[in-house]
Amino acid sequence: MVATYRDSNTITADDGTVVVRGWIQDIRNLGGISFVTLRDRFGTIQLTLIKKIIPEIFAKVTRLTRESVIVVTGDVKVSNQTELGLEIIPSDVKVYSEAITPLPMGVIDKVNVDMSTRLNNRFIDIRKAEIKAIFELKSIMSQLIVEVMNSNGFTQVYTPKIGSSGAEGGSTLFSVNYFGKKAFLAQSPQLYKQILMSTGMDKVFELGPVFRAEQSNTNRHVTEFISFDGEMSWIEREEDVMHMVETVLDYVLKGISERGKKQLEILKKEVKIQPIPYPVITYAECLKIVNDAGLKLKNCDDLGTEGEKIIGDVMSKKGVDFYFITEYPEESKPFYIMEKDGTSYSFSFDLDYKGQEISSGGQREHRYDRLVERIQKKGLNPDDFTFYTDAFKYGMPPHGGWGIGIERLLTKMLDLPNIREAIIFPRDPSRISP
Ligand code: AMO
Repeated sequence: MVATYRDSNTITADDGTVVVRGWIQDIRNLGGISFVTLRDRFGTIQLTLIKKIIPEIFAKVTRLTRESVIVVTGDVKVSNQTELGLEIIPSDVKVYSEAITPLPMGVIDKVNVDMSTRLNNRFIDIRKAEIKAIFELKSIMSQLIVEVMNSNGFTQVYTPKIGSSGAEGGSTLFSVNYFGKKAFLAQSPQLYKQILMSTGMDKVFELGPVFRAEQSNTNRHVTEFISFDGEMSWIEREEDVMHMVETVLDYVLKGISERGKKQLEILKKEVKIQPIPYPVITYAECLKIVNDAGLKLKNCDDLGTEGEKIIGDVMSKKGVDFYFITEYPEESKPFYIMEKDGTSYSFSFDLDYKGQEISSGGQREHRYDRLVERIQKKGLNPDDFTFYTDAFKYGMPPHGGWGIGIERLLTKMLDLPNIREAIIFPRDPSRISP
């Protein structure tokens, strides 16, 4: 049997009394009677203190500050005066930790606190049920990802986060002084997950942090995020990868609406499940739509935040949240993506969700000579990539894969206004603490 810690903070003592531990959320002192709202991970409960009956406990508790941590022993009584229909009449209260005043921000006050203050005081911010619910959903999401990947035969791997070269373009690399040598923080597990395809592992996935030195202060870019990467061998086309991605997302979204019911209720959100397969639109069609809408994008340009939003609005009118964008010009895709011979396209795709890119992927170039050519074509030095290209010299199956930024997925799923809402301690160009 798996040992489990008690799943509630409320424990029933042998003599029928209960012991509850938590934070004092609020105290309403009416003179002879005082009502205390005690909060723990699972919600709140009311303590009722009558001065005449328990004068010492009454005095001890009513002088405490909000957010102090106590342990209460008492009797539970049915009460129609409280939300839970219960109240506790304490027979003993111990103080674990008194909160100093003033609090840097309130937990239940309706005052709007700006994001920076909230992030500086995350330890208070996450005491709010609606903030904690986001991170509980993120945890459920990770669990569902691991489940669906395992059940589809993928092996979970962990690739290095410090390396000698990047995969996603030099401009977003963080350099690190590695014992006097220049090294970089991983922008993605791209090169390593591909190397693993030559080992016969066939299908691997990783859920781990990646780093991008992105100087953009937007509501969808951070400098550290969790990337959910998959890579699979023996594919025929990029469509095989797209099908895997939609299968995984379908499982994750359905799982969240079932297992995350309580959290979704707290957030007053519903997760819309879009049937698979997800629709496909080409890059050329996207360009036409955004340029008809007034943008002036040229072939190979990134659709950008504005372009993606325009496409998102068009798709949303058709009731579509998730859609693949395919047939990107090879010129606008990284060296590891395979070119469509005889065309200027590549075997790549992006997946957008409600007007924002949440994933990209495609079929990779698995032929050694062609791969080296592509590295050169992108103005990079193949000598910097021998640790990667060597794996293509001795038998490499055709393969492809994807990367999903899980905070973007969560942000869009819950319609959060900013990706920072989906990261406990976000990192961006102006924030490296806490
Ligand atoms: P790409 O660079 O498109 O592809 O990244 C994949 C996904 O990662 C997320 N993402 C970000 N999220 C938050 N902040 C950022 N600064 C940020 N940058 C990217 C997005 C994006 O879709 N190696 C390829 C994937 C592959 O082909 O397998 C890659 O990293 O959700």
